[in-house]
Amino acid sequence: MNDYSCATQCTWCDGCGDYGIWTAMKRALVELGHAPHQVCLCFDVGCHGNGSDKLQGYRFHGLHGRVIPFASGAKLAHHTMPVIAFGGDGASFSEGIGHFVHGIRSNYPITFVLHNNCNYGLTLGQASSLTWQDQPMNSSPNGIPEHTLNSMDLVFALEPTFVARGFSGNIPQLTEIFKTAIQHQKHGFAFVDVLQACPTYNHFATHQYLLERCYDANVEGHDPHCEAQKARALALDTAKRIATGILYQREDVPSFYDRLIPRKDKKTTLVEEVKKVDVVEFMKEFI
Ligand SMILES: Cc1ncc(C[n+]2csc(CCOP(=O)(O)OP(=O)(O)O)c2C)c(N)n1
Repeated sequence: MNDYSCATQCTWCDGCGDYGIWTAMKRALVELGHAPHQVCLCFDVGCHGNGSDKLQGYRFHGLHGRVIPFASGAKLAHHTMPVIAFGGDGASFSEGIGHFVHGIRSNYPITFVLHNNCNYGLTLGQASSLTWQDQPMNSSPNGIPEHTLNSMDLVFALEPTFVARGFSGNIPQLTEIFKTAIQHQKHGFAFVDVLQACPTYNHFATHQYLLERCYDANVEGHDPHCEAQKARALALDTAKRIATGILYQREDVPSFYDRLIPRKDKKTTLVEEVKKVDVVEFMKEFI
């Protein structure tokens, strides 16, 4: 765990769910035996994105809403390396929703962790498309006029190969979810929706609210290798209790990388192959 630590001071608010997600991810990487120099951690812009300078590892902090494209690019270039992308609900379901849709549809072989605090945290509590309708926020004191986007329904409509849900207040369970989601990369896109506390701006789905409702569906017998419709119904049924754990998983769909015919039977990564290309002759054309 210490290898992942760095001296940069945290700027997250006290009680922020980012701490739990950050701790669970470090634990998952350590328990899987991945050292910081063996992983690529990609961060979107937002409160969660500021985690990029709070831990060690190969880190990439890109533009708001764009984490899936650059994480996928890194993975395609170096397909044996675990690549984890972190994004907020604002980034993923507004600015970057197109990338999110195609990330799942394309089955890019990465793990995507959604820091779902139901608002744009870094820009001081603006409503996102996942903020509850009629909820007063700093940008919309009368509540947003639109209905709240049903994120899990959208995810299942895209025919995912891995869907999980965790809670930032349950670090042991989140660690196990992350481990499975990182291992799923060999099969494709692993989506982990982490319901997280945001004590400063989210006064509706609070830590206490989530604590009282979240339950481990796998402990209660839910098999993630079930029909997609069954997992979808479980994910959407949040009126009284919220199912967490691995909700859906299948390993029989090839990932985007495995479908690339020019990469068939290649043992090397693109990064290794690029290193071997001699560009001297090519560059002479420009002298
Ligand atoms: C393209 C673009 N749009 C808007 C912004 C301004 N901006 C920076 S952080 C942020 C909010 C991020 O919210 P979210 O993605 O939900 O992450 P959180 O801060 O809640 O972790 C916004 C709107 C930006 N930097 N770039």
